[in-house]
Order: sequence, then structure tokens, then C-alpha cells
Amino acid sequence: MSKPRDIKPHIGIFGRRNTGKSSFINFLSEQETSIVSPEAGTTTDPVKKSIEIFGIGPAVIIDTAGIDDKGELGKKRIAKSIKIISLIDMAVIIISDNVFGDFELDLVKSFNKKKVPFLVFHNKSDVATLIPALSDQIKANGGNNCIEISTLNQKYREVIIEAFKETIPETAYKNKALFDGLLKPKSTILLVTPIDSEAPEGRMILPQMMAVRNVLDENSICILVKETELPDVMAWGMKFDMVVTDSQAFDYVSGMIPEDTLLTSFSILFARLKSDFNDYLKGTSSIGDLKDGDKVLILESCTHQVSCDDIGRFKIPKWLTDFTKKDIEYEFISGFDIPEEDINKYALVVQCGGCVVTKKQLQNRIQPAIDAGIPVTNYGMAIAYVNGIFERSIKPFSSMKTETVR
Ligand SMILES: Nc1nc2c(ncn2[C@@H]2O[C@H](COP(=O)(O)OP(=O)(O)OP(=O)(O)O)[C@@H](O)[C@H]2O)c(=O)[nH]1
Ligand code: SF4
Ligand SMILES: [Mg+2]
Repeated sequence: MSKPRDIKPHIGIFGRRNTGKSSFINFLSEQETSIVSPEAGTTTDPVKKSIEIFGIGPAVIIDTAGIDDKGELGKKRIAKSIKIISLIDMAVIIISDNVFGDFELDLVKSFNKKKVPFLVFHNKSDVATLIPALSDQIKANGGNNCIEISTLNQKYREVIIEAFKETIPETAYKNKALFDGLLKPKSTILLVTPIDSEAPEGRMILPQMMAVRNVLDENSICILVKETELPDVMAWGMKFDMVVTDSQAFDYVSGMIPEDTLLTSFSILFARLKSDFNDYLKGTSSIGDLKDGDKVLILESCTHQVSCDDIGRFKIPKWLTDFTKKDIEYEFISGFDIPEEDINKYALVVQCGGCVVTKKQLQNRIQPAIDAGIPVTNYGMAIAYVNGIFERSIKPFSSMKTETVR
């Protein structure tokens, strides 16, 4: 199963114009991915490219416009480059001619704010060698060693890859399995997946595919069924170790399987991989405290067409309103934007499953709410809560340490 582009680790390349950022990407990918020229300001918009990095695997590398660009248009380009920081797992600053000043220090501040590890490479070492004092200055500002390279010389490829492996957090590329710590060999797992208009034609959605693969990897036994055939399977009288359902069928499935069978949803399993599960655990019960006039923010992570807009835009608001019987106002934001300044106006934030974004991207999105003390939940847990089965849906994880590593 190849990784979709969006859940691969993301690496952003930053620096002043003409330092060799695009050349660095071409050097790493061994392809003419980005346009290179002696003209300063060649790259004007962020460019994403999927590459394979030995020892890390598939990754997305993002070229950006120079952070010293000038004029009104230049400012807009810089803003776009800075926005990329909330999407990445690791950053690279390319410098040349021993120039490391305010522009680079501002980048370092932004990386630190978002807890993004970074590397500094001194490029064009064939023309000017790195002054040791500069390396010390970079270290004093929170960077690792500044590494001397030249994109004209193949011998630096290994140096770059080694530095990448040491710096990029393992959690960014070694994805935990969906059932991590939940299965034993020969466990029997029943997966309930409605096939409705939202299901992609001829395929399963990613969490379902990951679940099947993971059950098989653990030498467990998996039965996959639509909710319409669930009564037939239950009539076998078989006892399952765990049932995992699509959250939207929670109510129906929970009524059909024995009380003592562990039950959760794909979305809740996914939430454990994609964020700090404890934040959601703490935030979900705030649904019960919602009052008339409260604002609830629904965060969808799709950037273009939201493939599950029905659930986020209609069903969850309806279920929350029906459950609380309060006059609640809903706002929706899709993509990566975060309303940092306005976050205090919300009583609750409900984040989607984030199936097409990385863990870091999802974490960055909900972090302002968590920092402001606003409760945060996700689609699956919110649905479980309004169906009165929240405690049941998180029981499979109760004996585990649920806090995930950032
Ligand atoms: N001598 C030397 N020249 C290099 C090296 N790496 C890149 N260059 C040259 O530096 C110039 C700028 O390279 P780019 O890769 O376009 O630089 P950039 O940082 O992407 O520039 P902008 O897109 O304008 O911000 C080109 O003429 C490259 O051929 C190097 O290691 N040594
Ligand atoms: S769960 Fe989020 S990321 Fe996945 S399809 Fe729905 S809106 Fe998009
Ligand atoms: Mg460029």
C-alpha cells in the first residue's frame, strides 16, 4: 500500500534568493524538479515534490521563494513561504557566501514557535568555504552544526541524507499501526463499513484499508462486513474481541453487539495516530456543557473539495444540536487555516479525522485551541458522545498509555 502524498513526512526548504534552494531539491531528487537560474527570485510559489529518501522512505519536499524577496509582490511571496512552516515536519535553511543574518534568525524563531526541527546547510562551498565562527553563531541560535555542501558535488548527498535522518522525528515517517498495542495473535476483529455515496468508487477509504492490513500483520483474524449484513454475522453466535465501525453507524452497531464486546470506530483509532489522544479525551465531554449562543468550530482538513462534507457540515451540527437542545452557532474552516486570534470565541472545536494530512499538520491546526484552553474533540468521539457510548468507545484504550509522542 503506497502512502498518499499528504501523509508522507514534509520537509520545507527555506533561505534567501539564489542560495541554491531549488538546486538542493534537484540534487536530492536527482531530477529537474525545480527551475534553477542565476537570476534571484526564480522560485515564486511553493512547489511540492514527492521524493524517496534512503533510510526515511517517501517524503514531500517543498521549495519556497526567497525570504529576502523585495517589494509588495515579494512580501506576498515571503508570506506564502512562511505559511509552509505549519505543514512541515522538518525545515532546511540554505545559506551561501557565509551570510546568516536577520532573515535566517526570523526563520529560526518561526521554526521554534512551531516546534519544527531544522538544519542549516552552507551551499556553494566550491566557491566559499564556511567560516567556523558562523557555525558557532548558528549553534548559539539553536541550530545544529552548519553543514558544508555543494549541489555540484555528489559526495555531499550522503552527508545530507545522514543529517536528515538524524533530524527528522521518527514519528514523522514511522507511522504507528492503527491497532498498535490492541491486538494479540488470533484476535478476532469485526470491521463494519457502510458503503454509501461517500465511499470512493471501487475502493475502500484509507482507515479501512489500514485496519485490514494491520489486523493481518498482527496474525489476527478480520471479518469485514457492511452494516446491512451485520445481523447475519451476529447470527453466527461468534464472540469477537473487538468491533470497529464507521462512526456514523455507532448507534446501530452498539445496539446489535453484546455489551461486553469492545467497540470503537475507525475515526477514533485514527485520532490516536494523528494527534494527542488525551486532548480529545479531555475535550469531548464538554459537549455536555454547551449553552445557548455558544459557537462551535468544525475543522475539516481537506483543502479543495471536502470528500466527507455531509458529516461535518450537516450531520454533526444536527446531532450536537439535537443532543444538547441548545441554540448553537456553527462555523466551518477547511484546509490548513487556523483562526488563531479569534479562537477564544469558540466553546468547542471539532476536528475531522484528518485522513489526508500529517500528524504534525493536524497537531498544528488544533494547537492554538489547546493552548487557549478551548476543548477539542474529533468527529468519531463527538458522535460516540451524542449516542451515549463515549465511555464504551474509548474502553479499548483504557488500559493503555494513550498519550502519543509529538
Ligand atoms: N558554484 C555553485 N553554484 C551553485 C551551487 N548550487 C546552486 N548554484 C547556482 O546558484 C544559482 C541559484 O540557484 P537556485 O537553485 O536557482 O537558487 P534558489 O535559492 O532556488 O533561488 P531563488 O529561486 O531565486 O530563490 C544557480 O545559478 C545555480 O546553478 C553550488 O553548489 N555551487
Ligand atoms: S476526514 Fe477530514 S481530511 Fe478526511 S476526507 Fe473528511 S474532511 Fe477530508
Ligand atoms: Mg528557487
